[in-house]
Amino acid sequence: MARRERSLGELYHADPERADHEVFGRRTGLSRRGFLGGAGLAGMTAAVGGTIPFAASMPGGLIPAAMAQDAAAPFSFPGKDPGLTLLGDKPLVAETPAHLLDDETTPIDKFFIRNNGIPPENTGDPNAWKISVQGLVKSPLEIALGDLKSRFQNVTNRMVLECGGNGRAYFDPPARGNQWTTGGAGCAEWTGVRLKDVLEAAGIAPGAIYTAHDGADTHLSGDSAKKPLSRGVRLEKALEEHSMIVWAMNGQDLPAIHGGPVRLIIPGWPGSASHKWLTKITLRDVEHDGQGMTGTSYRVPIKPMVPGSEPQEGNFRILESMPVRSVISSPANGTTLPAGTRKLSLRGASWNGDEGVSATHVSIDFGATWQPASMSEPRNRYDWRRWTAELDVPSDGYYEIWSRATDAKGRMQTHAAANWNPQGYGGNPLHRIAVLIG
Ligand SMILES: Nc1nc2c(c(=O)[nH]1)N[C@H]1C(S)=C(S)[C@@H](COP(=O)(O)O)O[C@H]1N2
Ligand SMILES: [Mo]
Repeated sequence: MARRERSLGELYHADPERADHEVFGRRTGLSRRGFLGGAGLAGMTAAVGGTIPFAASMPGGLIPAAMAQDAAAPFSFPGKDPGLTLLGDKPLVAETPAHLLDDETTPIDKFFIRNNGIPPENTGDPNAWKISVQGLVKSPLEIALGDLKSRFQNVTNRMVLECGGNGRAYFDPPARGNQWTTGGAGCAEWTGVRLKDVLEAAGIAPGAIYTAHDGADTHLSGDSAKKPLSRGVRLEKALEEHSMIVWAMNGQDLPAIHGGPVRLIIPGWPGSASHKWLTKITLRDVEHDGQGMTGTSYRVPIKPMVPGSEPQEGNFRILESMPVRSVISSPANGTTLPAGTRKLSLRGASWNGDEGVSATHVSIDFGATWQPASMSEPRNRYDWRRWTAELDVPSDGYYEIWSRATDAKGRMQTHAAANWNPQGYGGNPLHRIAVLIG
């Protein structure tokens, strides 16, 4: 049984059409009758480990959530939960499985990690760490972290930080880069000062339209001639009251792995704008052209492209506000519940880039019907909204629970990652977990 599960799962990864054919029988996708009446249902049932009460509304070609999981590589890092999923070790990249995003505020030990280069080794006395503000400013500033803390108003905001590539694993054909599922995101309390206050102290000169961020990490290759990540944002975004320079996370000194002693938090936009080990901010009169700002990096197509095709120059815009997303944080994907269970309590979180979340819905029947989850009030527009929902379950069997968030402009998560692009940004399909009852 376990063997069959795995092989079918593998087949789905390698050759979904053939797997679909195997499972659903000869009339795959085209006819629900073919699936329901034939050996297909038996095959699928065996593969997922239980009968599928809502099989009638299961889309043809759907890879059951129970099969769509890869075995995770072991992860271990000081101060981090071993349950994080390792996506790469050089540089270190690890995501948070949805069931570990079950806290109101994501604890540091469960927070995802995304490095692009080699982090600085010895950062010394945190309060002596220097940040400079230069470029199109009236009086360039160099300030030690200790002075920054006392000179500007300190603020704390709970806000989501999300990698621009979150959801990349859902693109088909696969997109280049770390295969994030839903866990390149977390919601922590950040303490620091408003970036705006610091930029205004330096005096924004006429013509400034863009920021450039530099930090103390070095290029992954070890070659000092190669430049490490350096991204920036439109000045407007930098001047928002929630854009911050932070030195504490959940009330603790910012851990080195998260950019300590000091980093930027530019909430709602790709995580790469939230520079770690921050040393310098430069105001520019042009869009920044640092590492990660050009080509198809952190860019999405303006006109949809044929999936897998060559990118056309000029058809890309910089990804700014992140798309809406939800995760079901409890139960965990793959949970088995006792036979006879007829009520399912769900917990999760939904978030969005700049506009906030207006609704979250859940479905137990492959999206045929949806019911609203009840959501907490966000503390600010970059906070996530925790939610709960209760579902009635008609019988024992295999279920998929789907969650779908809607942003304040009415845009919902898509059924599959949309707007394919070579580096896989902006993939925000609805979240699915598998639950077996009995
Ligand atoms: N200096 C520096 N800052 C950086 C990065 C980096 O590699 N170097 N990675 C960025 C990316 S791509 C993301 S998603 C976030 C991840 O932050 P975290 O590791 O604290 O979760 O940091 C951003 N800031
Ligand atoms: Mo990222």
